Amino acid sequence: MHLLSSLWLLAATAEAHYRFSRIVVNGVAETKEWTAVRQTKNYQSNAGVTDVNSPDMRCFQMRPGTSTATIAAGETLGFIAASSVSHFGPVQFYMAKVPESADINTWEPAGNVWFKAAKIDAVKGAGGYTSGPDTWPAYQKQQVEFQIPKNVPSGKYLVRVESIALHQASNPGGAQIYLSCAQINVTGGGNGTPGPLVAFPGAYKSNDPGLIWSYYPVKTSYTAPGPAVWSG
Ligand SMILES: *[C@@H]1O[C@H](CO)[C@@H](O)[C@H](O)[C@H]1NC(C)=O
Ligand SMILES: [Cu+2]
Repeated sequence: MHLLSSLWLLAATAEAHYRFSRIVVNGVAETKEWTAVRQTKNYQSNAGVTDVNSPDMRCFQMRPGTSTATIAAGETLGFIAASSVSHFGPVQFYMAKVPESADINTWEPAGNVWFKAAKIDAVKGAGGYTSGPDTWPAYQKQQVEFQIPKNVPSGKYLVRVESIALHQASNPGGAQIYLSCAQINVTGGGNGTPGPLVAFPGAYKSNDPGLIWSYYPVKTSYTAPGPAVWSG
């Protein structure tokens, strides 16, 4: 019995990875994977990125994009996790404006081009932080979503979804980052100046407190890594 349950746990752990391969625009889900989402290197393994200094932190990209989804500023953009966000941790959404003259399918988002558009961070309960869904609102969800800021200028963007899995992150390098980039065309935007702008790699260090988790003693504070969310 004991051996069996250990084996089951091992299998469950191995299968617990995921990928973000489809988007949902205003409640309408893409039917096919890797349509507006650039296909990632983990499209078969579902494994996360663990080296925050790797260029894989940008889009974890295996091949260029194939199409661009249109969405209005202020509307809701979702990402579907296949098959779910099965590890606890924060989920964050970054956006990078594609230069007018660039081809969105092949543009490489290097340098300080990313601003944080939204995050689904930890919620501190009466007992502090736990490793369960009471603390992590995105945990075990099949879809995570955010609102395109109303004030972003119209135009082409890459939207980078990132789920930071903390279950093995008791030491630097243990966090697993599940990410992908969607290609979108924002219409009806405003005249804001999104920022601060950061680079991937560069925005995170492996010993960032937000990339480390302690089961015991449990953390008394937690903030997801990276810059503040753009205030719009
Ligand atoms: C984005 O939308 C604008 C306004 O509808 C359109 O003119 C432009 O061609 C679109 N660009 C892409 C890349 O879809
Ligand atoms: Cu996993």
